[in-house]
Amino acid sequence: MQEIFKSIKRSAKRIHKAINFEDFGYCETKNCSGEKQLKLDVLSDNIIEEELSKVQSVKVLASEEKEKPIEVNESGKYLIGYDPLDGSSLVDVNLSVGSIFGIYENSFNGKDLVASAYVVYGPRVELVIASIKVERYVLRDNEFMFLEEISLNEKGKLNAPGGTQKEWFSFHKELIESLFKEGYRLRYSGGMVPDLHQILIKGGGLFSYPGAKDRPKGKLRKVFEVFPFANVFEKAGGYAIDDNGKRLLELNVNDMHETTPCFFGSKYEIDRVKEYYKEKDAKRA
Ligand code: P6P
Repeated sequence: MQEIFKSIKRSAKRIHKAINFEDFGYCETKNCSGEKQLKLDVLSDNIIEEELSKVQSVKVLASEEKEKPIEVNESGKYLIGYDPLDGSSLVDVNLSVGSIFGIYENSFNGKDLVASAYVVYGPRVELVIASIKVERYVLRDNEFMFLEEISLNEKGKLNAPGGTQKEWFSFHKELIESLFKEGYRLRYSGGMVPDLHQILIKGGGLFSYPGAKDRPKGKLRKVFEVFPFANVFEKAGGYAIDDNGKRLLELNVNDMHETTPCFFGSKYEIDRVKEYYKEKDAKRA
């Protein structure tokens, strides 16, 4: 597994350079979620594929930017699902973006995720690895230096509500408003990686990307985004559930690009989600 983390570090350094020195334009192509691809999306994907393919223990690579997984080493053990540059459209307004990695054995189902990592490209480049614990690193003099272990408090102060508010179901709107009435601060940039990183570093809160009238299954992808962060939050002492109150890491996947409503947070906030989502189907009717 250490060779995989070294490969992720090499990829992060190269992508950081690409963000700062490459063209910001769009390609002619779209990814299989129908989203226009930035040249940076494709370049970041190529960098990660090149670096991870060199690791003998990696058997399969599945990228959010590609329709199907590719086998890179027949004798490998691990399957890696990754989002090479999440929130890439934020680059041209100079906001933070990130890369997300899920490391799986046997399948891409949540229960088979064995470790995860993400990189934040912001004022500093930071790497978080969730294997046994959750470890935070910062890029200094071209090396990732260990900073601290990350752990969440029982209750936080930040509220990161995703999605289109006019499409929210009433019970979700009531949940979000109840936290603001308690004094939670709005912290939402539209980039999943920096938004979740902020909650992790500040000790807690709630990040939600719900199912809504326009997107009943939400927007965030299980394999490339949701399962990796669910692992980070649980290893940091937090919780990660879907709109049925089920652990996200207990969900299976049928299609590589399928999405799920998702809630990440400290115990207090996730208990609030379960409270407001109780009998949601009856409330939706
Ligand atoms: P919305 C970025 O496009 C992304 O996939 C995540 O990084 C982010 O959390 C979400 O979409 C933002 O979506 O609908 O709130 O703009």
